[in-house]
Amino acid sequence: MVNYKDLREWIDQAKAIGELAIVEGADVKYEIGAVCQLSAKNQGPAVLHQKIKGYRPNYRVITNMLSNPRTLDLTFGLPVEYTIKDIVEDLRKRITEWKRDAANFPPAVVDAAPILENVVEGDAIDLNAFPVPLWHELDGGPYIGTADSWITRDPDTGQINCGTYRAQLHDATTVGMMVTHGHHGRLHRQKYFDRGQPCPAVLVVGQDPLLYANSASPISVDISELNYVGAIRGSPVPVIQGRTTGLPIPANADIAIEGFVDPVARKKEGRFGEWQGYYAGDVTPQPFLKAVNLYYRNDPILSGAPPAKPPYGDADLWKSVIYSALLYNDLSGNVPGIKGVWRPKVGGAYYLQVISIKQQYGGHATHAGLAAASCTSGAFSGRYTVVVDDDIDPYDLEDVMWAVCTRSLPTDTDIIKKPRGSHSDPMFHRTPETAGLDSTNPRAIIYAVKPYEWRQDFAPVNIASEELRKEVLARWKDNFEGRLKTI
Ligand SMILES: Cc1cc2nc3c(=O)[nH]c(=O)nc-3n(C[C@H](O)[C@H](O)[C@H](O)COP(=O)(O)O)c2cc1C
Ligand SMILES: [Mn+2]
Repeated sequence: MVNYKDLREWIDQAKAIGELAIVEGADVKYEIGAVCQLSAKNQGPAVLHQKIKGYRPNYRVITNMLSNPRTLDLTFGLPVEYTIKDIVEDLRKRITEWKRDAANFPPAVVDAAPILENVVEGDAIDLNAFPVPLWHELDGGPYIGTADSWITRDPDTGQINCGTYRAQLHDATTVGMMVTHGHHGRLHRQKYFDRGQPCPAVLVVGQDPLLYANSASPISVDISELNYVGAIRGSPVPVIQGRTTGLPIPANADIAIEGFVDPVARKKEGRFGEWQGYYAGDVTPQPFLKAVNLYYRNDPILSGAPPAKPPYGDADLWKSVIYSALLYNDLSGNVPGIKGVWRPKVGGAYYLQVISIKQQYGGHATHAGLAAASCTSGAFSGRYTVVVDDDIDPYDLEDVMWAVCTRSLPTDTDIIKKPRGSHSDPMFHRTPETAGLDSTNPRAIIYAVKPYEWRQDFAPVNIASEELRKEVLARWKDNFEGRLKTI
């Protein structure tokens, strides 16, 4: 059960389970980003920066909120001893209920809220007062939004979306809005732009980690993340109504910037080190949010999740786990015999999907592969979908690649030519005419399974049986002084 109401209480609980490191004196220029990379690489604790060089000592930054299984468990209200596999298996079952219940948990509007402790309007707003990191050495500027939630409304249906899209700090009152084509906030924004109207939006940072994780996860377009988080919590998310836009703003979040995104005006955005592990996107003209109101709590905390070459990216671990659970859930309703789903960190949880199935009919592997490559949580920015048999452990990349090497033929690979790709794909050749903003990239489905039609004749696997391995281990393990750790 989730039993923290906001980031503050979450920090107390992370500390209580020994998963919080406090760092003082770091520089927003590169140091906070580099510390984050080290903690992510080591599946380390959450990192709370205070007394940041050159800023008010009580203005803080938190990173690595979900960099290890224990903080991930804490965030989703699961037992903290759960392993990665336990989390995937448990969540994929619960997701069905959360999706179903989301409609019953619209956010609850409250009058008094911690986020109203400080409200600043118009030209009095100074976003430069916040310790906004320059995360990576080749970034084009500081980014206030990495672990953020952009709140937008569909002008036709009123549906509210929360999406995590990067936000460059341009100046005291404006921040960039870099959202990939097809993402829900982008679809909302385009509807306003098509009418020649500014798009009302709120950028939230320092929200509770559960709202962040779900803003950054592929939840279907007809479910509002605020409702979905309410369903996970079992109680509605308290919100205030933005004074100018009326948009819901989480009442217990730390910082919210409310304003409008102009349909025509653009500012140069980028470069930014991205999750694939490259600075592949160009500097491009992008829409931006002009702040009308700034809301923040006393002693504000700015949340950050800078991407980097996996496994140095802040979000690499949790994306693998949560995106796997979502894909597993999407597939379970469509394809029988799914035994496991894993989206490893190496592909930033996007470029490589492994689906393990117990083959039951001719074409079963194709069914699973095509479904994984095109369902809500699997369609965006894929490269390789690999289908393996149920004797292969999808979490073990060596096992998976053994299956690829021995049970697949390159000539049997299916190629999908133009699915939706990421603007920061490093394989997209950018020229002055093609910025890669609406890129598509081909995707391969590799069937690393025993061919269904003659599977009974497939050569037996050359490994001593599990029983025999256990037997010899029990008999002679002492001769190896603890060095035989697995069978
Ligand atoms: C740390 C982090 C940063 C992200 N930054 C961006 C970004 O800058 N632009 C973007 O379009 N998507 C970004 N994403 C991916 C989206 O948040 C994700 O696709 C999400 O599903 C979008 O929400 P939506 O489906 O409601 O549009 C990021 C994800 C994470 C985990
Ligand atoms: Mn959405």
